Amino acid sequence: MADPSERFPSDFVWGAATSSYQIEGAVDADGRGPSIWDDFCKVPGAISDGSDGAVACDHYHRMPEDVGLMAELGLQAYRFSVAWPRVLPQGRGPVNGPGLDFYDRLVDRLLAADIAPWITLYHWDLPSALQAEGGWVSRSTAEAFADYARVVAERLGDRVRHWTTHNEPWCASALGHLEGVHAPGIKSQHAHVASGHHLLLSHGLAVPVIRAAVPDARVGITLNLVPAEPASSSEADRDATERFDGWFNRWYLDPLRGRGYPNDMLARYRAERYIDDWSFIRPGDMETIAAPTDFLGVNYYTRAIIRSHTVPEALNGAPTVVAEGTPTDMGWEVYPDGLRQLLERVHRDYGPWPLYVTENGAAYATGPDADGRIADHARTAYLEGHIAACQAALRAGVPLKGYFAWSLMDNFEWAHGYEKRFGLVWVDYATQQRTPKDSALWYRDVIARGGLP
Ligand code: IFM
Repeated sequence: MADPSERFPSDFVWGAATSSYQIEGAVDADGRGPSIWDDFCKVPGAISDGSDGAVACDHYHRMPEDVGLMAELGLQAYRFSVAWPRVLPQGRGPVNGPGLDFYDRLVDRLLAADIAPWITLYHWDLPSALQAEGGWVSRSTAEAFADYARVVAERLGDRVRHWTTHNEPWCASALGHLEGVHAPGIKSQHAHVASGHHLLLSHGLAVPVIRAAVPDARVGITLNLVPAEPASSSEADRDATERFDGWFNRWYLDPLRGRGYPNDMLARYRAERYIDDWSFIRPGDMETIAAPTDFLGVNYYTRAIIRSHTVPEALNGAPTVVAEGTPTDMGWEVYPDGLRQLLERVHRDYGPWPLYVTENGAAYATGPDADGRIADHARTAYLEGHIAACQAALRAGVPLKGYFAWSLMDNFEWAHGYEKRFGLVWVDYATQQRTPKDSALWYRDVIARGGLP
């Protein structure tokens, strides 16, 4: 294990992340069109507390104050997403000037505060108009995404260097199109595989478009990756673990690195007749998806311990994931060494590829005490363990270039509504008052020192 007092490289980037639908609110402001998340939130029972992102943290109106908070914490970079339906209310066609202006102002504010803007183009808020045409199951959405990328890159590329096409395509594909627990709420094996393909294809189409608009761009994609291990040494558990890894991790990593979809997974899907029609994969697609990138963003929260599936009716025959250890409020095990293992594995199997941890954090409900202080020690311990894991990965030779905490502030946690709080900063949703938690103050000190205390 690394010596915790050791410093990180001097050019290591320390940041925090958010996403548009989770914090902006203002869903009807200034010509924004509806997104699939506005629609999904209206489905009875879709969101556990019945809420939606209509107001969220009202960041759209409080952006200057929020950038001020970032500056107080000493953030060097801020990873945020652009809401596609703010920029192109119909998904394609006429640009909504005021929507794009918001991000222009945000970028200028960040730069004035010496905070590097890191843009993610898609963090799940697809324009509803595109969903009406089939959404990610349809190839035309991938083509529309490349046009949208061009519009944003041409406007902001003179000031923004770091561009991420997608955040966590596994979630958009599997949670949104197979399990139906995220927008657009589809439960279909065909939609699962087709949407995943078109998400990756859209990434590959957008990379050269961004490079053309932004000559010094650093372009990448962010994946949520989960290191998996078998619950026992039985052949069934080891096989289920291989399948989980193929389903969750390799299905995205392999094609991005020019290896196509993993053969073992294709063989499994074909043997199971998981889907019958593969014609959405067209000649040349895999080359497009493999467009060279400058970095990979890794989002890490927990590991999976896999037991071969015992629930026959489980969707996709997905293996049962057995939780061990102390969970966060999401029920996710706290397992910092999984981050080290994951970074080393990605480097070993897919490198050379500069890596950034683009999300890492924990949901804990800890709120203000009688004095208004938020003593969220569990979150601090979580962050400390994971930053130490980054340090250990660096010592092992992993080209890790930065770390972004998830999330800057409490926000709309998708199907969990506002019940799960991931923020470094507490948000009182009734008053919209922001209060840095103890973990935020601790993280401020880490950034100032360039490493752990
Ligand atoms: O809040 C989400 C985020 O939008 C994507 N990554 C995981 C986070 C926690 O669930």
